[in-house]
Amino acid sequence: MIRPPLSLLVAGLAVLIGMAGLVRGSIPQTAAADSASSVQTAPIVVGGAYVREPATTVNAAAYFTIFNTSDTPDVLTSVASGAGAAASLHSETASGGMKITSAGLTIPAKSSIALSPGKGHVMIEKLYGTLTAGQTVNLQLTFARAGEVLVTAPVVGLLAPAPTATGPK
Ligand SMILES: [Cu+2]
Repeated sequence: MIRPPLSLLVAGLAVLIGMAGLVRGSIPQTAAADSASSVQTAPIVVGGAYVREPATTVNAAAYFTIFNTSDTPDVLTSVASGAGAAASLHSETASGGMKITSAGLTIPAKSSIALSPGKGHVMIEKLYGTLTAGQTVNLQLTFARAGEVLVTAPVVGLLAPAPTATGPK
């Protein structure tokens, strides 16, 4: 199958997101499905998302902080990205990394987990093209309870500081 260029995919996703009324001016992106009709805080809020500019065109790593505002644990069960053909959760070290089981990554009730260098990341694999600073990458996170959460992550230069994760207000 011929793969469309990255810019097309990003544009396509932006149109879909825009039609659903989900375009937000700033991070954090909140759980999409019920936000239009609800004034409650979304159960899952993702902040500080970014993709480190990759040194190669093979893989890229995405980082973000997941805030679980609900009274119930939730599990990040799968990840997908418009920037590559595959994406998966990776723990970075055996000792200091994240506890990722076959079910996924659990975010306890009323707490947060940061995917950060030394802990874990979303590995975007089989990139559709070069990723450079200033571009954005769409991530789709699927949670067992909260469902799908769409995140827009800027690509940050190799030596640039990571954005700060702002939690729910
Ligand atoms: Cu990885």
